Amino acid sequence: MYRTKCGLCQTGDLNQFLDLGQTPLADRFPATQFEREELFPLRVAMCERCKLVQLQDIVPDDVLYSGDYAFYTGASKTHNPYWSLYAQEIEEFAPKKLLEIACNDGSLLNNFSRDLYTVGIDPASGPLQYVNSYIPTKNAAFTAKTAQELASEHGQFDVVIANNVLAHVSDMEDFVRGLSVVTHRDSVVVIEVQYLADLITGNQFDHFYHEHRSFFSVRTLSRLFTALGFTIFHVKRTPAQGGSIRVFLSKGSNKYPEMDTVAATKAGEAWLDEWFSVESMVGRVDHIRDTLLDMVESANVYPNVVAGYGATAKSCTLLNYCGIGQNELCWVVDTTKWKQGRFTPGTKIPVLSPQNEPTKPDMYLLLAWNYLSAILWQESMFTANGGKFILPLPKPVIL
Ligand code: JHZ
Ligand code: ZN
Repeated sequence: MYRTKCGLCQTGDLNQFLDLGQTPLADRFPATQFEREELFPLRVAMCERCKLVQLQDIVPDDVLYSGDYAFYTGASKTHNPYWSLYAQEIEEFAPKKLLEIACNDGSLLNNFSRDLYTVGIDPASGPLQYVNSYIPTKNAAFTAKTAQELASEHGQFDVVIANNVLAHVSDMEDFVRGLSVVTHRDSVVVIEVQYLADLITGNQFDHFYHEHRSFFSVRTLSRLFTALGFTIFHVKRTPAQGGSIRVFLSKGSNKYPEMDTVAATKAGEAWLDEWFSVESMVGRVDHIRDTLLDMVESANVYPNVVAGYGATAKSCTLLNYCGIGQNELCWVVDTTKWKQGRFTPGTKIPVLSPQNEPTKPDMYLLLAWNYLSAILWQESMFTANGGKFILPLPKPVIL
């Protein structure tokens, strides 16, 4: 589906600023090199009226999240402390009942103390199997309808968490209506999304792929939520996905007065409403494409071996847009069992377990750049032996 009207305000016209060509689905890893994949156009626009940055090409949910969905949060083990600290922060609200929307494999949910009644919901059935068995789960997308089902089964929740899911939602109003259904007057809703300001300043164009339909600032989030009865009372920036915001919402309960963080963050976001801010990304993205391809090609000269590190969803856009494929990378290592033995979408580079590399390469293209410091630490032997990393963003450099 090609969207011409805004997915948030429904009325604003969309002004396209970036065309990333045609790409396959980012979390679908073909089982063979010959498998035919469907390609979808990938165009990004800004709403003239409410300023939401969004994809124009909408792939239906049942196509995006069917049985083959390959993303398992827990595959990135170095991120585990992030989830346990997150759980501690949430327990400070002293909830008795908690719901996590899009809980995936329970990487966050499994951290909460057992006397807290927790429930998870997620449309991808594979990852759900790894949620602790004592936690009730529902295999569905969160909508106003499934929210009703959750509320009649479990009642209302004191805390509802939704990490990295709002960007995926096509009907955001319906989603927020669902939040109203599963919460009571004093509930807290915690939403974490990748932050548009960091995406733009970090040239992170690889966050644009079909699962991510909207890209948020606190300004656009508050446009969405205040219209439907929620108030943002606190915002904090987190390092996840190259820069995210964790937004705390209430239904206006006086238990949660608005903190200074909200006005301060919004005040620093005026530039995000300017057309020039998004449009100016285009030149930088094209420059990155040219220099990165050049860098990988010049590194991949016999007998040097260059491989990719992390078969991320992001890398689908990066590799396909930059034209980096089997000729440039011998393989990509990834710790997700489900991706191993398969091939990267579109570019069809073999994905190997880090234990199965035929040899250690001379250089890795760091596709999981958002874990840079953890990976450098993890691979200190590799670099001590002269191994190098190409960091693609914010601009290609060799480390
Ligand atoms: P990571 C996913 O994007 C998909 P991805 C999804 N669409 C979304 O919204 C965001 O997350 C939030 C591997 N890895 O977290 C594991 C190693 O091999 O950057 C993962 O496959 N070795 C739902 O896929 C991938 O890299 C390592 O040492 O862009 C990381 O994926 C580490 C740390 C990771 O998200
Ligand atoms: Zn709009």
